[in-house]
Amino acid sequence: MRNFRLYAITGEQFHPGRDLIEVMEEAILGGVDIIQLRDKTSEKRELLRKAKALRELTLKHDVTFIVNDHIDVALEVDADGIHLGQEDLSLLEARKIVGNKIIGISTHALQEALLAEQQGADYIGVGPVFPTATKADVVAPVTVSYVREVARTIKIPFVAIGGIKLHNVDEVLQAGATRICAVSEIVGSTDVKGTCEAFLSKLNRQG
Ligand code: TZP
Ligand code: MG
Repeated sequence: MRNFRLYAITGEQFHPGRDLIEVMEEAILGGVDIIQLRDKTSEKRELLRKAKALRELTLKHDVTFIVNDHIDVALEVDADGIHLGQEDLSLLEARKIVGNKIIGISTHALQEALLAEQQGADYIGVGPVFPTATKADVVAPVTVSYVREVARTIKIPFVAIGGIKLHNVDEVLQAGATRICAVSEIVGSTDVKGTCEAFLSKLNRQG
């Protein structure tokens, strides 16, 4: 998969009254490399409508598009990939269905990271690094020590996620992360583009 640094996930609850596509376009203009549609509440039909609109947007800007959880939706709109958690369809099952599309796997411990790598994940999520209210039933924060462990051990791309803000991202970068994912800090910002630019300038400073 293409190199990436800044990964934004949708979170419509953080921008009431603002249109999803408008907010995500601002994030793209701010420099995000990947957009993930994550929506735990919409019915399938509504989800498909959002996925189609985001597919159109990401194609227009040449940005990677990932769908969380819903392989059928990802296939239907020809997304670039899917993202799965530890409780979702297994990576091996998913691979049979999506062929060479990108598969990202959430991990919370080195064992999970190693297994995902061994089974052919294209990238892994590493988190939640810090406490977050964005995800329901989230596991306890893995802290930057897990980021450090993954940076030392894992060869495939990994992206740090969970409670990452402009004010604490330096700590994550110092632990060895070179890719960052954020939800509330980006889409809940009054200046989405500026927030992405600020993340990127920190990421670029780091190397
Ligand atoms: N997976 C692990 S933490 C998380 C997800 C989807 C939510 C991150 O959201 P935020 O607002 O950046 O803490
Ligand atoms: Mg999931």
